Amino acid sequence: MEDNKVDEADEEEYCPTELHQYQFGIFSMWMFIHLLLLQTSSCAGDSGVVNPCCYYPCQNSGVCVRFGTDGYQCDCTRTGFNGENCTDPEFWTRLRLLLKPSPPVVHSFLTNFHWFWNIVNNSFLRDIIMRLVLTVRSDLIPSPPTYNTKYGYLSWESYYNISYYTRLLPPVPKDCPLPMGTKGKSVLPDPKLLAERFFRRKTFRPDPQGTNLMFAFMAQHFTHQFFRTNHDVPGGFTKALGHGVDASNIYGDNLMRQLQLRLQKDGKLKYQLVKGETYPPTVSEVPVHMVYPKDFPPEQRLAIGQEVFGILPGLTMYATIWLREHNRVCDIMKAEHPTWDDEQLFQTSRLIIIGEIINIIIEEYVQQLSGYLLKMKFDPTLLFNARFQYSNRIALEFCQLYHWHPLMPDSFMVDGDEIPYSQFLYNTSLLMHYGVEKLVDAFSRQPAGQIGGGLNSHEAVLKVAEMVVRESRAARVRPFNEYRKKFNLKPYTSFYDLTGNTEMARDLEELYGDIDALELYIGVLLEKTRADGIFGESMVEMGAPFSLKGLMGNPICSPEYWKPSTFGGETGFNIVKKATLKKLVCLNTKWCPYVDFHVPRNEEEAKPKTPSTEL
Ligand code: ISF
Repeated sequence: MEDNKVDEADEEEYCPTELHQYQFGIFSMWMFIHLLLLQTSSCAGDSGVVNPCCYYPCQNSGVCVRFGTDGYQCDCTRTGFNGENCTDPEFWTRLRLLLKPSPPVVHSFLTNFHWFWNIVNNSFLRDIIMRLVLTVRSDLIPSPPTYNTKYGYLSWESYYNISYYTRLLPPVPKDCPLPMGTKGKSVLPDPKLLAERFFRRKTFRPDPQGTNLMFAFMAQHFTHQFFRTNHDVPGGFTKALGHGVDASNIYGDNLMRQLQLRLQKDGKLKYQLVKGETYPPTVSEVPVHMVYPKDFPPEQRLAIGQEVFGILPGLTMYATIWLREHNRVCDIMKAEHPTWDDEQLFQTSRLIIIGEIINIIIEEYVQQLSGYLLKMKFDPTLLFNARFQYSNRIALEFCQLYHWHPLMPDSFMVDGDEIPYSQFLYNTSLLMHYGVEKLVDAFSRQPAGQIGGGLNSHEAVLKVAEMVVRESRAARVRPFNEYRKKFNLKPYTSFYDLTGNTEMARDLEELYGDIDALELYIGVLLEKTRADGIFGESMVEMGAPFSLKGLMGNPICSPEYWKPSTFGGETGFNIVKKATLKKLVCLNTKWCPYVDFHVPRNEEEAKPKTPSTEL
């Protein structure tokens, strides 16, 4: 405990703009004391010497390399900092840090001053600011990718083997004396206890930004194309080798599955007709592997690109919408290109679908999530004169952060019926019973839960939080505060500083012992939320770079691909450029329901829609 006090005193003075003053003297003394204390500890490596990189001595993205047994060097190359621990800023770095506004200032600017954003959104300034958002965020993501769960140093294997998720920070070295490095307790808190104490919902807290279930299911449907952790083997492996927006959740993630799902005619996907409407086929007709409960009859198992999407009607609903959209696009392509074979129609339509996904995610989904008054713009040409790599590798940390289960409500309200989880999960007949229109309408009206702030996870999803924590330990994910620093955020100095809640802070302190030993996922979810925000600062500052890099790093956004011919001509190109959530739904349904990522904002929107409502 004595040591912890010393640590906290150190860190209290820590501030990004004062990095250069990061008391190197005190820091080395602190390291020395710790080395003395820990060298005698039984946890230290075989040699009895603690790996100095376990102290995370290198600041500002400097790379720690161990030399000899107890030595280390920080490689500060191109960090903009110098000195033993990369703490002395170069002149331009100092100036940049001095001028750079802090995230809360930027956020408050982006969410206030309507008059200002009205001007920006209707002028050339929109492009300039959008380009700035994209480049500033993407610059935080190393490209080509660097580490993975096996390799905490650069290696050809970690670059080349795409079966791994990449990592922004290397794992906690295996020979560290404590699970999180050199701070905190020797045993991390029980994941079940963490879930019960900090995540279990007391009463449903709706997201103050007005996010709805249409958004929540889009989040799940969208992310499950690139988050497919391979649980058969430990080590941070993924089954999603596309590493981004490849629409594998629609088309399957391997050629065998894709060919099964395809009609092999006119580029289309197989489907079944129920009451004259198109739905995904069943596994009786399309024998692909789908995850369903044992004894679930084959004629009720829907066959979808992503094998887990049978679990929720919200996901089968999106699968149906995208299936109809793909086939609709195929018809348009075929009409313009009657000579094209099935293959070309399929491949071109797939690129159009990928373009539509990216457009809707940036212009509507990210818009809703960010709460910004800047009108998001999907325009790949914004980056054509910028330094930007068109490639992407999904990171394990991104996967950790993107577990947004607090979005899930207590039960589902559809067409006046209240459906509990027990009747919702794996219920494929709900979709055909209500039809896409009524489900979209219902999900667009029902509020989703606030993601951040804790105590908002429904019992049905509580196990997920537990699993995320177990996975992060198996993968030796570094402490939350190390990620704060990596994303240019000030590390938190106490649990109260993080949560703004005395009771939660006390419990966390008791369980972790040291704020610098707090785990990434727990920190990001329990961080105090922004005023009327869906989550805290860290989720956006850490997640947005991965997200935007993944969206814009897609090959279709590159100068070589971003042209009409790629999408079968101007018609296809325009489908991509003008895609909206509303069109996606309403061009594929009999009547147009209320459709948005936000619950109704006014009485007009709140009015019930009927089958007669026109587009
Ligand atoms: S995904 C995500 C944020 C956190 C996760 I996990 C986004 O998709 C996101 C992307 C961009 C922005 C907000 C959220 C905005 C534009 C920003 O960059 O600040």
